[in-house]
Amino acid sequence: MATVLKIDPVTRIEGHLSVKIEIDIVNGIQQVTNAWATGTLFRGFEKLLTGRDPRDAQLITQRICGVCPIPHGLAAVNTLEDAYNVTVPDNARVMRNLVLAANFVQSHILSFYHLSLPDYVTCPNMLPWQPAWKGDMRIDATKSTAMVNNYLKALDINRKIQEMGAVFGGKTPHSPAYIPGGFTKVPTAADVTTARGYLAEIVSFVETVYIPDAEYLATKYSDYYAIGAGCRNLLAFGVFDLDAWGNTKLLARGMATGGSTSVMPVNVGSITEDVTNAWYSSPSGLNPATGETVPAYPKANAYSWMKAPRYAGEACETGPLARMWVNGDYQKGISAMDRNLARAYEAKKIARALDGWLGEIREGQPSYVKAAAAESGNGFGLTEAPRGALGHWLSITSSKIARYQVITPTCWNASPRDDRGTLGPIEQALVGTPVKNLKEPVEVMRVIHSFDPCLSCAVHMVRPDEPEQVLVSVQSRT
Ligand code: NFE
Repeated sequence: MATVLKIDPVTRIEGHLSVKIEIDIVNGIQQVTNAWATGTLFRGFEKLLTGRDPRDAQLITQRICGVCPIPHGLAAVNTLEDAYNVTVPDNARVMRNLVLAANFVQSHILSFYHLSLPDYVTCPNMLPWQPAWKGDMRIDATKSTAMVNNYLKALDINRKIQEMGAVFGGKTPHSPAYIPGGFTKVPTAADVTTARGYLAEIVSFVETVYIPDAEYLATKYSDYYAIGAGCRNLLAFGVFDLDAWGNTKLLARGMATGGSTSVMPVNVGSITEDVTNAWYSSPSGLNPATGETVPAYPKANAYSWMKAPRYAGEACETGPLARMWVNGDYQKGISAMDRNLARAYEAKKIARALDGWLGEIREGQPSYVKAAAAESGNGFGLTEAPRGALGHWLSITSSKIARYQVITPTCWNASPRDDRGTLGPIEQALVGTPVKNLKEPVEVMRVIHSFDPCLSCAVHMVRPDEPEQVLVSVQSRT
């Protein structure tokens, strides 16, 4: 008989995720046979934006999350610039890239060292690492100590990356500098020198510490190349514009289905959000341009505050692996370990690009063009956050926000079943995951953490307890 196991909360992620899994013995191996991912908070940001001045959107949507505010600021100004029909000066494009790149690199370092590493390495017998699960740790004491030292070093490096981003962004994590029409910062040669002062150490850390640690982990846990594949549909909206119109990007826009290396263009009209299994009463299957967010709790068969975004009806994984795959930078495989490695290699690619963008800053040139606010209109902005594809959609009526919809990366990755019953990407990735010890299902945590989920981005309001037929309930540690 299958054992039902609930991990609630899943720790070492941002926000509140609960995962229920069924575990059974298949072909002699104890493994996950079914999974349900639950976002336990309601995100009301779409509701509270309605009726406000559209130019508030970049400041308000950045408060969706403290880990990836910059992408929300960028998506919001891109959305407004689409509605206002504005193209920004080159200095603005470059500074937007610089601050966003800083956000990506620190987030990837955070994901590896602070959120994932304790799944693989025995950490010191003290707070904040204990209590922790002890099983299946394959790295010897000397190497474990070295990696934990790098965990600490990563905290210092991440502070420096945030400071580098603040040179142009004004402050981090939430930057007020992204405005429709450009960027508030007027850059100087001294700013470029200051940022370069940070950059050498950051690039060195990524190349000589983070990448070797990620690769070492992959050699010790190579079985995870065969665990956690998921839906194998990879979606990227693309990011880091290399020209004024965003026609070329450091990481391209595209979609690859079924693990294929051939990449297709993205059609925004093919994006829908199903809500049959989510706590919403709004119609299911709407495109976000006409999307609605009407909470309905309780609701029969629903189990998450996350909607189920789908592309042409298909569940899609987003994130570093999807971006690197679509861009042709990493196409080795799709699995929990491939996700970890693609994230590390992407951090290196982005960190290296920073120096070029610093060289493109033009002192004395404008960073802003006046964007005439439209009384009515529609717009959308597609970009990437560290965790994957991010989209904002806006309708303006009488100079106010009439409709605002946000689809975050984690909403794609941690979505519940859709109207056809297809599991979300994390749910699919969990099915087939071997579990040795029902009391310490660390294998499940490794698969979940490979997606680096952020439920703060995906959903926001506490769910009252519900009765469950749960035979084993586990609180994941640290
Ligand atoms: Ni709260 Fe976020 C990123 C966005 S994840 S971290 O990256 O958007 O859904």
